[in-house]
Amino acid sequence: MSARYTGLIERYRDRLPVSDDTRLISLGEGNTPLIKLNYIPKLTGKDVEIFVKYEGLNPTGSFKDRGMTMAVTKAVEEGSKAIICASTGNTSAAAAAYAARAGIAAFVLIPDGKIALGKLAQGMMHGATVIQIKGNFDDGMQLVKEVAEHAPVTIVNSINPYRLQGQKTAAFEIVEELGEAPDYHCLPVGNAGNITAHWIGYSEYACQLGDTVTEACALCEGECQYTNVVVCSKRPKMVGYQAAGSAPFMRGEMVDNPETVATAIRIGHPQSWDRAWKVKEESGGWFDECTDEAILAAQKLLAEKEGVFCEPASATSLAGALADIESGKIPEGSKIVCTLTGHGLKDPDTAIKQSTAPMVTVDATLDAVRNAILSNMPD
Ligand code: AN7
Repeated sequence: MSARYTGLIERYRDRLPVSDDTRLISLGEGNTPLIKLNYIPKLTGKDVEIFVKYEGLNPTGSFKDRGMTMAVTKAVEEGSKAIICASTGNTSAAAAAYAARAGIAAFVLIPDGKIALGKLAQGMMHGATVIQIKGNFDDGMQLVKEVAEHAPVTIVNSINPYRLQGQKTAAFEIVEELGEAPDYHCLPVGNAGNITAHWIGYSEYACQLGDTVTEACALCEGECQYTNVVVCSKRPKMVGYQAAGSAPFMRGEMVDNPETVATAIRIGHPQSWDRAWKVKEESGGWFDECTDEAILAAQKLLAEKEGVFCEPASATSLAGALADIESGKIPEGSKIVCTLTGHGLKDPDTAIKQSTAPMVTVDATLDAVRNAILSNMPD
C-alpha cells in the first residue's frame, strides 16, 4: 500500500462492497482527527475523558462524504448517470461534489430558505441542479422517493444502503485509534442513519476481533461477512441527541413541523426509525433532547475553549453529553466520543449572530489600535 491516503474505501476495501475493478469515486474522505478535549472535561468537575471526532474535516465539511463516496462509487458502477437527494444541506453538498468528481449529474431538493449558507454555496458551486421546495426536508424526502420511480436517477439519501456502509468506517477509525471502543458514543440524530451506521461499524469490528461469544448483531441481518463468527467484544452505548423542537425519538412518534436553529437536524420523519430503536436497545443507550440554547452554548464552548468549530447540529452531541455527565447518567470514569458531524463554516450566519467576541471598528492609527488591544487584554 502506498503511503498516500486515498480515501476510506481504499483503506477499508476488505470490509466494503467493492471489487478489484470498481472505479472508486473519492476525494480523500475519512481519516478525520479524534481530538481529546482538555478544558471541557475539567469544567464538568467529573472524572471523564471526552474525545470529539471532527467530521467537519472531510472534503465537503461533513460526515456525509463517508457515505457519499460509497453511494456514488456504486451508482457509477451500476451505470447511473444521475443522482438525487433531499437534504437539509450537507447531503446535498456531498452529493454535488461527488457527482462532479464522477462526471454525472446531481439533483438536490432543499427546504426553501432553511439551509445554511455555506451548504447552499456548495451545491451551486459544484454544479448540481438545486431545487428549492416550499416545504421541509420530510416533504422533500417523500418527493424524492416518488420521483425516483419515474426518472432515471439513483437516490443517495441514507435509504441507499451503500451510504451506511461508507459511514460505518468512522467507528473503525475510532476503535483503531483508542485501541478499543469507547464506553459511550454520542451523536446528533436527524434521520438516524449515522447512529445506525456507527453501530454497524462497531458491531462488525467487535465480531471481527473474535473475542468471547456474547450475541449476534441483529443489524447485520445476515449481510455481514462476520455473522458466522458471532462473537462480540466491547461495543459502546449509543446515545442519540435531538433538538427539542425536532425530536421524534423523544416524542415516540413522527413530528410534523420540526423547528430548530440546528437546521441540519430539522427532521421530523426519520428514515432510519426502526433501526435506530434497535441500536438503542442493542447497545443499552438512549435518546434525549437538547434546547437550541444548550446546542448553541456547546458550539460556542468548543470554539472558544477548545479551538474546534463545528456547526450547531454537531454540537448537539456535546450538549447532550454534558447534561448526562452532570446528571450522572454517564458515570465518572467513562471514555466518551462525541461526533462533530459538520464544520462550523457551513453556517456563518448563525455563528456571527451568536458571537459575543469583541469586534470594534477604530481609526487606522497606532493609538486607536493600541487602545483597542489594551482594553480587551485578559486580566
Ligand atoms: C451536521 O444533509 O440529513 O441522523 O440532508 O448534516 O444520519 O440524519 C443531515 C444530517 C447530523 C444527522 N449532523 O445525521 C442532510 C441531513 C449534521 C447533519 C445530521 C445531519 P442523521
